[in-house]
This record gives sequence, structure tokens and C-alpha cells, in this order.
Amino acid sequence: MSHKITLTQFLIEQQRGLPDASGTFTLLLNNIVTACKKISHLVNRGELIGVLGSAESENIQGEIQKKLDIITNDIMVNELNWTGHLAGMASEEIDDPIKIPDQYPKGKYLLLFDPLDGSSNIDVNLAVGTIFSILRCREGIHPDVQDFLQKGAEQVCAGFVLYGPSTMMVLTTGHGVNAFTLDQDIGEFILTHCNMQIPETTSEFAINMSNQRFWEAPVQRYIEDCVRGNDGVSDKNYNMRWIASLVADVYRILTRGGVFLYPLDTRNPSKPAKLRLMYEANPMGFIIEQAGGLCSTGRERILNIKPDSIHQRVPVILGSKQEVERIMQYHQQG
Ligand code: AFP
Repeated sequence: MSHKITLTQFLIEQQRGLPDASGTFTLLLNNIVTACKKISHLVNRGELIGVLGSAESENIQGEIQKKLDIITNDIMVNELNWTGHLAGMASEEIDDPIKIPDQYPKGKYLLLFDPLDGSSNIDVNLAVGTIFSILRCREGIHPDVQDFLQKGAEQVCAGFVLYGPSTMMVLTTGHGVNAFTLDQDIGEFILTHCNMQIPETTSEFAINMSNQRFWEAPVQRYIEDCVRGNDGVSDKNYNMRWIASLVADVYRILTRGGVFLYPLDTRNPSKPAKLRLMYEANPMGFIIEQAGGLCSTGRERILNIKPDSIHQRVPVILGSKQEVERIMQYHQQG
């Protein structure tokens, strides 16, 4: 029988390579893993335990929350607020940063998360996920919003868990990207995809075409080229996929390449972009770049953006290197 490496073994082996590592970071990741296993269990049980459907409340983003948005947010908070590894947390679902209760010690990391991304898919039994990002924090402080407003390039770790046909965790600490599949029988994530690399070229794009009339000219032009295929300047035929669940779209791109666009649009002047910088774009950008791809607004590298608020939204164009470069060129040309 071949020896399978668990996520715990993988993390401890990585930690041994860093002589100054205290083990805190490994413990923190283990707590995140526990929270995600609990979420995986709930998502999998679904209607059997009455967790599907709307909670009929609105989050800070102005979106109607699903019951599972609230339940999964509580799981993340309650699994992580007592550990002593975090100085604070911020959730896509909550207006202000989440404080560590006074009775618990505070640590040197900040955790930002979207507890259930793609939750509009949950009632139709499609893939959803948890996305997280870890930043450093000065020790011994009570962090305020300003402490969270770090560039994506400063992330210590980013990851997501995809609750699909298999539950998978994709992780980077800045040394490549690895993916682990949850073995439900033994309750452990097992290393199944080492050092993932995104093919540099692609002929697959992902975009919500129903917003086409609201896009800027460079995106209009790029998608027009894709759709014209062999008959246009691209000289190849494209395929289109749109799962409307960022975790699933990004996982597909990590495995077989492709490009994902959620560009600026003029639908709602108060929300020119949809995806959130700190809960979606930054963690996905770190993962995509570590796998050899690119992540841009079309005009600048996502990881270089200095955030001005924790719920800031940005246009996102990510995936296969050559394709993202081409879209960036279109933006330069106007
Ligand atoms: P929900 O969490 O509200 O389902 O939003 C998911 C998401 O943020 C991201 O995961 C998708 O890529 C994108 O929005 C889908 O957007 P559209 O609903 O416009 O297709």
C-alpha cells in the first residue's frame, strides 16, 4: 500500500524546513481545517438537516443571506476565536472586523474569510467553497480596520476549500500550490495534487455573458475575439464555462487552464465591480500566481492594490498567463 501524506504531515514537514517556526502557523491551519471539515459535513447533509434556503437577512454586501452563510460564518468564528493564534478576523458576511473575546489570548495573525462563497448555488446542489487569507499582525495589539488593509502581496497564506463531488483544500504559503482531497472515511485531507501549474495558454474562458452590454470596450473586444474563434484574430475556437462559484471556476483553471473574468461594469454605478478584494481576489490571486498564472484588474496586478476598505470590490481577470497578458494589452490600448 502506498503511503499517503496527510495535510497535517505536509504542514509539519514544511514547518521543519523553517528553523525559526514556532508551530503556531501549523496549529492555526489545523483549526481552519477543522472548521472546513464541519462546513463540508453540513453542506453534504443539506436538506436532510434543514440547512438549505434563505435566512431572509441581508449582509454588508447588500446580498440576501442563505441560512448556510450565517451558520458557516459562526463555525469559522467559533472554531478560531479561542485558539490564541489570531489577533483578529474579518468575514465577508460581517460589517466590522471580528474581535477575539477578552478571555482568550491574542496571536500574531489576522484571518480574512468568505465562509461560503457561491452560496447562491447551494440550493441547486452545485459546488460552493470557503476562501481564506492569512496576514501578519503586530503582536499584542487589538487590531483595527487599518491593520487589515494590507496588500495581497503581503499574505502569509491563502487557500480555499471546494465542496464539490469531493471536498478539496487548495493551499499556498508562497512556495507553490498543493491540493488535498478529504478522505471522508478517515476524516483527513490527503495530498493529491502536488505543485499545481496552470498551462500558459488556453482556449477556455469564463464570464457571466448576461452582463455583456455593461462591460468596458477592452473586455467587449476580447470576448468578441473568443466568440469569433477561428474566424477572428485569435485563430482558435474557444469553449465557455461559467459555474458562478469562484472556487469551482478557479479550481478548473488550476487543473486545466483557462481565464476567468469578472470585469468592471456599469450595471449599478455604486457597485462597478462585484468581487471582494480581501475575501476573494487577493487569496485567489496569490494562489493563481503561485501556480504560474496571472491575476489582474486589467490595469494592475491585484496583489499590488493597497486596500482602502475591508469590503472593497475590484474587477478580477485571472488564469493562464498568456491569455491574461493579452487582456491586459487590450486594456492598455483602451
Ligand atoms: P454568491 O456567493 O452570492 O453566490 O456570489 C458568488 C460570487 O461572488 C463568485 O463566487 C462568483 O464567481 C460570482 O459571484 C458569480 O456572479 P454572478 O451571480 O454574477 O454570476
